[in-house]
Amino acid sequence: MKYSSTLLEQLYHMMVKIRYTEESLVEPIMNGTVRCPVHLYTGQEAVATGMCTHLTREDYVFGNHRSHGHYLAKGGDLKKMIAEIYCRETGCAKGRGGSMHLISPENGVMGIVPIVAGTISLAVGAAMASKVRKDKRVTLSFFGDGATGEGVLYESLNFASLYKLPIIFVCENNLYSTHMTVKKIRPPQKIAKIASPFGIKSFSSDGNDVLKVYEVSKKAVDYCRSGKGPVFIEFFTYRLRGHVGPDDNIQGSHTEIRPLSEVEKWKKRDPVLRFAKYLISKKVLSQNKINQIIQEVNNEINQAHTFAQNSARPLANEVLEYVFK
Ligand SMILES: Cc1ncc(C[n+]2csc(CCOP(=O)(O)OP(=O)(O)O)c2C)c(N)n1
Repeated sequence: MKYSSTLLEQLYHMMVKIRYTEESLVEPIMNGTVRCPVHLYTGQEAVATGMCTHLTREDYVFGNHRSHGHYLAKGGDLKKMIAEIYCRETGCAKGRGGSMHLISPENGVMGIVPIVAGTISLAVGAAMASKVRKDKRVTLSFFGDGATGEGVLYESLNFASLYKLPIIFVCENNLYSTHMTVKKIRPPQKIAKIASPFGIKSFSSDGNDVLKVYEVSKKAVDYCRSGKGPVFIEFFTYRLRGHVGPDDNIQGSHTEIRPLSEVEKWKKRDPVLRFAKYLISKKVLSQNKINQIIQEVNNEINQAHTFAQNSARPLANEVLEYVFK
């Protein structure tokens, strides 16, 4: 596939935006300024970036507890996201939800919920609505390998296949569910295979190579948008930070969850650094341009933190406002 330099820069810019936003949260988490649980997406940026590039603003995205990247890649507002993580009134969920309850309906981000597999059936509902309305929208349902142990995924695959719904099931297989390896919770076969008994088209791909994600995502979105039915994609990737917070720290004591050699191996496949090297080798971007992009992104992030910190917290007696009764 041929890529314009504008597209390549756009992909790089989005991955940098996600990565540096995640990393900017480490310090506030460590010093207690950010109090809600935060699941960092560091290491998985290529999946959200490559997948969302083919979507229009009207298409829908549903996520899980590790969804800052999905929200940003789909056009969610950075300031509103950071304010939400600081639990401020100016946040995208009015500060009532925190990191795991992001929403931006104006950009098609319809729900990000921490219940494992909790939004998959909601995504199927949105895809059903699109089918009924014939609005040509595509829905993306992002979930982790942990969700493959939940029955609702299989019911959703069945229903989506029966009604040929325009939905893409995107499994980000980062090899762990909290602190359990995927090997301990599943028979040793590709997750993508779970879609075949339902007659659903599926792909497996390297999730740390943004161009591979971009290519497979193009095929999936085209297939889905043309009314052929659902698609299932498994991306192999790795989170470079802990399950929740910067490191794997269980109840205050650092335990060895993942072999250091494994983490080091995956660091070599860091999607952001890997893509930067590629762009420099192809002379698409110079090191100066890369530094400039990082600088601009960091300025935007710093402004978002200042905005959040200067915003008011919800008042205790207003905490139930916006709750559906
Ligand atoms: C129904 C349900 N069971 C258990 C949990 C606790 N929990 C939160 S995240 C998580 C693991 C999720 O793993 P995975 O889906 O692979 O996503 P990852 O964290 O690896 O990105 C679990 C078990 C939950 N939130 N919801």
